[in-house]
Amino acid sequence: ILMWPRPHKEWKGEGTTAHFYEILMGRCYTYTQIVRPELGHKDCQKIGKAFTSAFLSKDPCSSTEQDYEPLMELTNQAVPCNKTLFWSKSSQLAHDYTRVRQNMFTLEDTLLGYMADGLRWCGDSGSSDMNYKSCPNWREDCSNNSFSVFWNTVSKRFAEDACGVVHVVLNGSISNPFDERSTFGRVEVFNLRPEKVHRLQAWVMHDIGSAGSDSCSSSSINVLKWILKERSIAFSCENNYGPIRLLQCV
Ligand code: 2NF
Repeated sequence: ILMWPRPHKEWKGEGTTAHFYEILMGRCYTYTQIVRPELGHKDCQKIGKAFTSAFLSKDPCSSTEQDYEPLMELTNQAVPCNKTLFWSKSSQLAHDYTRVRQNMFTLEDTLLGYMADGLRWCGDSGSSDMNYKSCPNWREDCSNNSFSVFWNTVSKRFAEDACGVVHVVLNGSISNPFDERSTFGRVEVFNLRPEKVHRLQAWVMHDIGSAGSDSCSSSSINVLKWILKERSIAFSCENNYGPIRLLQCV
């Protein structure tokens, strides 16, 4: 009897990025050989296999932190104290800043974040292939999808590892610069370790040309202030931090 491959299930989100595995591997070698050779040896072959094993042949809506555990173990990376930079709704600006300040790290300046940034991926329980046609959309299909669970897991570790004074770039041109539903608001803030994080420094940036307002005293930032107070982590906030302001002008 001829058995046709069973088609993948259809989802509302975009499918796996074309050439996902090749891009992942290329980025792993680029990061470890060229961007941060001081990181020391990392086995990109093993890392690539652990990445795909986390989601291939599995239901993309039942992904768990444990699925990514082997990958996490192969990619641990120390970020020096005082050098962690979180961001929320300010991706471009935060990354422009770490390009200039090479000793500060966003998650995407660490190996695993660098490899996965901007890619999409999912598998299917009925197939050993990636699904290039569609993947679950986290709002419309399921929140525990392989892609969201990955970012929640790596963001959690990134926050747990942070120490000293940690920083966040927030977007002061939207009504809720601190969004409790964002990864920063749901995951990162709650996984900072009070015993080693001395303070969270927020830089709230307004778009050039927008009417200047004091976002640091807005109700949205107050929520962040109170969460940190409850968690015994000091907080300070600055509107339009100069060194980042300069980057908005170019
Ligand atoms: O793609 C990334 N590089 C990424 C994704 C999610 C989280 C990075 N992060 C980490 C970074 F380290 C930042 O510190 O979390 C922080 C930024 O996440 P955020 O949710 O606070 O910031 P947003 O600007 O709201 O979102 C960033 C991107 O992630 C997507 C969102 O659509 C945007 O493209 N995103 C956020 N939450 C989810 C989710 N649960 C999500 N995509 C899928 N599932």
